[in-house]
Amino acid sequence: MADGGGAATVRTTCPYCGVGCGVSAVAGEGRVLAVAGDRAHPANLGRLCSKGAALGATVGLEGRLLSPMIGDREVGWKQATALVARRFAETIARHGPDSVAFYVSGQLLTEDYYVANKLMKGFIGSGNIDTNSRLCMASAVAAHKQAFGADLVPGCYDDLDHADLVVFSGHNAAWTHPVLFRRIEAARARGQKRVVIDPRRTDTAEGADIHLALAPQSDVRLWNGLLADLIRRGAVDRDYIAAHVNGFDAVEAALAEADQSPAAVAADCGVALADLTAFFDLFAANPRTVSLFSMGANQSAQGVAKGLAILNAHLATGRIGKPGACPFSITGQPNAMGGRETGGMANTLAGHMDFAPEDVARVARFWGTPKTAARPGLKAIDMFEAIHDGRIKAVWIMATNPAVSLPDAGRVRGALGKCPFVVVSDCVAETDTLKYAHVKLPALAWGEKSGTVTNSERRISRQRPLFPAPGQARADWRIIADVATAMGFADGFSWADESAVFREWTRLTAYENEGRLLNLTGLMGLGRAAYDALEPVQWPAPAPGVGTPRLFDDGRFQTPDGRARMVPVRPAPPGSATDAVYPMSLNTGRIRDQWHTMTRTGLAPDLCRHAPEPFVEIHPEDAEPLGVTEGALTRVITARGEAVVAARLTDRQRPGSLFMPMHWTDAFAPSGRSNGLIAPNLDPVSGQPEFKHTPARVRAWRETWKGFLLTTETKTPALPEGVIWRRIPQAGCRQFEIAGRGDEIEREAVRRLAATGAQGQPLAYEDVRAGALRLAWVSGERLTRVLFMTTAGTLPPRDWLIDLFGQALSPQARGTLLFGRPAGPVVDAGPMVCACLKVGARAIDAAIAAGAGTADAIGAATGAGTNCGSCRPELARMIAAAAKEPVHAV
Ligand SMILES: Nc1nc2c(c(=O)[nH]1)N[C@H]1C(S)=C(S)[C@@H](COP(=O)(O)OP(=O)(O)OC[C@H]3O[C@@H](n4cnc5c(=O)[nH]c(N)nc54)[C@H](O)[C@@H]3O)O[C@H]1N2
Ligand SMILES: Nc1nc2c(c(=O)[nH]1)N[C@H]1C(S)=C(S)[C@@H](COP(=O)(O)OP(=O)(O)OC[C@H]3O[C@@H](n4cnc5c(=O)[nH]c(N)nc54)[C@H](O)[C@@H]3O)O[C@H]1N2
Ligand code: SF4
Ligand SMILES: [Mo]
Repeated sequence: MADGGGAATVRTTCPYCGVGCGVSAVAGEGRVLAVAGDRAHPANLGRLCSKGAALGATVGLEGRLLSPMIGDREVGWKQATALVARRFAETIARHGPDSVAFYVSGQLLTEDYYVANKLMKGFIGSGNIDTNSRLCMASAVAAHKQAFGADLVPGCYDDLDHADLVVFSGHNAAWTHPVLFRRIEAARARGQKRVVIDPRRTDTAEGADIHLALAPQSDVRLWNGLLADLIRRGAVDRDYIAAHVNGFDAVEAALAEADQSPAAVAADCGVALADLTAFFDLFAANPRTVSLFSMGANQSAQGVAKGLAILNAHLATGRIGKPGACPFSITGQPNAMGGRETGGMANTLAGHMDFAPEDVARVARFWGTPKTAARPGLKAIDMFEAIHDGRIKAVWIMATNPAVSLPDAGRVRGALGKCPFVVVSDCVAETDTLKYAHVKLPALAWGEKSGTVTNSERRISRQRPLFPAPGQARADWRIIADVATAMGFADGFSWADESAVFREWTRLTAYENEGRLLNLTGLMGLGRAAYDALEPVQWPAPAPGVGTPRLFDDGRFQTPDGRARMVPVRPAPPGSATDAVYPMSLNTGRIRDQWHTMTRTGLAPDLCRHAPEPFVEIHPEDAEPLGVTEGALTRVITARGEAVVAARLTDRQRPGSLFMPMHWTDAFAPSGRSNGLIAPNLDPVSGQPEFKHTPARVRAWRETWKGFLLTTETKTPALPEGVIWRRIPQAGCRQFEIAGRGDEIEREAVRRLAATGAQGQPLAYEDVRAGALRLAWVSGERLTRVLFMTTAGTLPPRDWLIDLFGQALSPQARGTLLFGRPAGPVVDAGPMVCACLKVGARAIDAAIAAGAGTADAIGAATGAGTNCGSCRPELARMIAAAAKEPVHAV
């Protein structure tokens, strides 16, 4: 609320995950931003996770792209828009509409998505617009369409409160949807049961009633086994099936093709028989079951089958459309849903209309364009293949970083490098993808842009602006509309503002709508003021102020006969098999405090301290025979490429399996990128890549020296070829962890490079015999650079040195700089466990040693876990570990 001189509170929506939390934000001078959870928002009721809570640290203008650029030249919008329009128009004129493409993202707003799709499918006349949701939701979308007749998410978050059993399938909610997970934890306190199906013992699995650490990609076998067991027990709902479901008999017959005994299923899935039957018992006993499924299901060569197997179990038991009972495909990005609604995917048109001739005709009528694409375009992976072989000659990438996030990223880079015309709209100035752009277009970022997003439970919320547009940055929808106008399509693209785009979009959902559940009639008449004041609402929104929490409560689906469809699915091997050369299965995914390619979370040092550098998780039994040790740099090798990352030995990993985070890029750790390694094996129906399984092997990297460089320079140093580096953001300096396999010539080159541009002579300490070199540059009272290298020993903790960058150096600190430790006791906080309250592992270990035996007790002693709670599973894990192996306080 605005009050005498105070800044106004603006209610907006978090730009990260699909939970879609409401944020109360107060912006101050100089882009200072205070955020808190919006208590009135139904998705989070006031909570935020570590990423949401750190939003204030990510809205600075450092590193932003603030003017359009052609090559390396800053230009005005007129010139940039004209060039993009001309090159697209020329390419289309010469090679046809299918020679161009848009690759867009679930991080666009619904209005942006609508406009991009309208331009490509309606006015350019090609289906070639696809989205990074292809990498994320495509398998769930295809499963929904087959089972329900349209891409419809039946349930809502309330169902998680009502459920007696929650099953997580390939979903590490504790880290990826933390606020929702906290809500589930509250329900658990009253006795809700939890089953986690994930090859890794994640923080979500920690403390679950049952964790099924299944063999990679064996989900279909497991869910089929469950359904067969339910049938055997007579636990299916015959009345519900008779009234509302087709296909049960065909599914039952397909199940009979294999041995469905629990023992056979358990053996094939690599889980203990007792655990499997305990899961079957729980499922049979709890009609109020929610089955969440996420990337462990979708990102698979059988992603659609995995989804269908889950939907089958729910349809056969009638566990859908009832409070506390539904299959629940949870969305990743803030507006993955908005993209699915507006037709961001190459195989849908808009408003849940596909390419059936009557749909094409209807959309064409609505848009008033005879050119509307009549057939689907290329899906993401095929699109980049077409760029590679020259069929697509101009591509416009918006709000996504495919040079990092697509599988077989080396080939993607090759394709972009060859493409005659690449346009990239982004908010930041440097990403791995922008390196390939002929034209860079500056987009408004979160906090500046204005529009709507839809979260996992179909809830539409407003993102509202907090700051004026910086530099020349513009809204994505406006950038697209201007290009459309310059291409000669002014009539279809001349909205006054984003509320006008929204009105047109809502009208399309209502247009000749005979039975499409995606219907926003109730939002059609919103004027600007009402749009600005829009409260979160779940579609279908049939009338003003009316939303719909739950679908299918009447047992009617969006199929021609109104009945749901069960579809037989059979287990299949993964896209590529492991063999003697690549005997392990490489799985990839997310960590708690980073968002995707780190263009935003990488700006917040506190978010980089839980897992500061890229790593590979490996079971000790696999590591030991290979000489791979905890923390040591390790090669991860597949048929596609190689990465070098730190090894983390943990029994939370299945033997034979590896896990690497997806987040690191050329900007933070070129050798730590996972997607250079990933085979582009796709689900044949959804086209979604199998990010969760690529045959791999690991080997020790065996560096001859290692070190770290701390510097106030903001440019990344050009280290000698072959030197492995990882940048770790810090408040007062940049931290580079470095290592090499060369001899003294390489080390000398690094030393020279560290000195380049530094002022004055460094303080120096060298012990040639011990292979130690320590240099520190001081300018006036300020530390400007530090280089430590060693060929033998270990390196000292960096935290106290890093802290020195932020303060005037005392003579005492100056004197002890090169000892590798401060004069007083060593303060090494350890990895940051609680990112909100900034509590490190050491303090938590100390609290446990002093008697704290619960997460609450640790919270009382240290504050850890008392804000967003994302670290509470880790606290529980640390207590359990300490009980096994007593830790002594330092
Ligand atoms: N912190 C954070 N949160 C995020 C994001 C982020 O970047 N950072 N991104 C958001 C986005 S876009 C998305 S899509 C979501 C994703 O959210 P999640 O799906 O929860 O995230 P992932 O870590 O990709 O994968 C989930 C789990 O699938 C498991 N898995 C691997 N193979 C299999 C298998 O064969 N079967 C089964 N059952 N499980 C398997 C992995 O071990 C992993 O623990 O997160 C969203 N939230
Ligand atoms: N190995 C592996 N790879 C994966 C996955 C995995 O599990 N394993 N998961 C996949 C999944 S589920 C996803 S969703 C993708 C995500 O992958 P990406 O979409 O490539 O990841 P982001 O880092 O979110 O990229 C968003 C880009 O858009 C910019 N941006 C942010 N907001 C805006 C905006 O409003 N306008 C514009 N124009 N730009 C903006 C950001 O600066 C950033 O450069 O990664 C996929 N890749
Ligand atoms: S759970 Fe965290 S990242 Fe997801 S929307 Fe909420 S605050 Fe944002
Ligand atoms: Mo995603």
